[in-house]
Amino acid sequence: MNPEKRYLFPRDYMADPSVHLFNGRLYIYPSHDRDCENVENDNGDQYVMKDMHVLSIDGNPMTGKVTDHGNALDIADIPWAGRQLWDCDCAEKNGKYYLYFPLKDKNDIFRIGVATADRPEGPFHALPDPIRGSYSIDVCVLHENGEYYLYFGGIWGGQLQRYADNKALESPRLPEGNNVALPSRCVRLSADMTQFAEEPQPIVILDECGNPLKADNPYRFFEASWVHKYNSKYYFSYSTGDSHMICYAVGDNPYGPFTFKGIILTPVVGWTTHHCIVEYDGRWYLFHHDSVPSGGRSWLRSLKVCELTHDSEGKILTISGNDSSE
Ligand code: FUB
Repeated sequence: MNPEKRYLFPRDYMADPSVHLFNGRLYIYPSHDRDCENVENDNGDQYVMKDMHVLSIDGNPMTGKVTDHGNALDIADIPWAGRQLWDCDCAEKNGKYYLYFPLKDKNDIFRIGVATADRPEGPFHALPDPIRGSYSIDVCVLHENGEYYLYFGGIWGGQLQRYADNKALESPRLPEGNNVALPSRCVRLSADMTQFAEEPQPIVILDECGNPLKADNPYRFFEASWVHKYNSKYYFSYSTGDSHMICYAVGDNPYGPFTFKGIILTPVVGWTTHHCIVEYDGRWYLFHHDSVPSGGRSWLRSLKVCELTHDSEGKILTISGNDSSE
């Protein structure tokens, strides 16, 4: 049976949730969607976000009151900003909060910026420059044994195809057919949380025979990396983009490799799908978005939550993205 779902914040359009438990309370770091005059295209020009708000939940995510803490970061205050503030994530270290955000610079190239705050709800103050050597989109941070790992990457409008071995290419190279799909990246952060501590590493997703997923595989990585730990295993989950699923793969350490396991969420209404997975009070929750409330306008998305179940073998039960009983 499909789990009950809840729209978290019907008052506004928000998407791409990253959720963390800070000081016993769940905080949501979403993208803040806006209406746009642009024609919808494969470059994502319709996602014209200019600021972000932090939300928090009083207790249980299925029932707790949701608070909007207001504007926490605005591109007007970011010196290197061009346009399009996309999916953010936040980490806490020694009582300070670090917000990681992809944003196009003045040359229309996505970089990853850092902003800091003394409280999880912000306001966040952006550092004057993006992370050196950063590129592409869709960040998530894993805190593990005192280290912080940043995952990032997204193809098409997310520009990942413009890079190989962490260097910009003269012209984009997007694998097709039987060639190995482009991987997400994982990089350990520096002790001060503001730079990469190493070269980003590719996140390889293997099939059950141990072969990397190919570009024509509908389950291959597209964008929206997230990692959670369950029973000592690392679960790397992601959006398959143009095949519109959230899938997952399991590995033994933060860098993988990860072995493909299955579908977490079938397609939702709207082109994009993007999620995170968080434990609260002994239960697991899937936060994601869809475009039902906006009548299917893909660039105006609404935040949702439902319970997620790992079975006795650690397999995640598939959730339907399009539940007619919603
Ligand atoms: O919100 C803009 C982009 O749409 C995100 O970066 C992708 O993950 C997709 O949700």
